Amino acid sequence: MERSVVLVKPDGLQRGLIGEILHRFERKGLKLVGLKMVSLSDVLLDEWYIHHKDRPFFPSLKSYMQSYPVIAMLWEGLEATSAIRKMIGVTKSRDAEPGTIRGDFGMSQQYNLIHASEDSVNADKESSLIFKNDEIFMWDKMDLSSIYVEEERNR
Ligand code: 3AN
Repeated sequence: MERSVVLVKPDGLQRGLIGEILHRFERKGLKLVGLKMVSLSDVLLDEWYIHHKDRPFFPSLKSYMQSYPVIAMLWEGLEATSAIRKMIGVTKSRDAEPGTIRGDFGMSQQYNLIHASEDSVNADKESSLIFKNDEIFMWDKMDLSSIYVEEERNR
């Protein structure tokens, strides 16, 4: 199974969308293994968005991400990173497909409500930047046998 980090960004917090977003991933069949509210530091954001550090919107992106706390979630599932990326929709919310989180609730490119890890390598990096080991929980999700066939469950 794979893990993916999701952040409900400051605009998602302000707009009261934490429950809606969490509910979507729960209903999908993903397993929540970490959850916390956190204020993102300068050092963390420089590392998190290192691929954007030379882009003109970087200072504005950082101040937006620090304007209010974020809700960090760690979700587990088979091919979880790609499944979650599909559920959030494309970066520019007004172009995002209806049915996706950005497509259903957003209009902006920057204020796009949610972050999700791009792939499993990125997810491992992001997970270690946000969660301490004792903030990640291994628990038995009793309905996994209804969500996956046995062969999928063991991957
Ligand atoms: P995504 O979050 O869809 O993976 P990235 O990684 O390209 O998108 O961008 C990270 C964040 O930077 C976005 N979620 C958005 O808030 C912001 N962003 C991306 N592109 C722009 C842009 N052209 N102008 C302003 N903000 C942007």
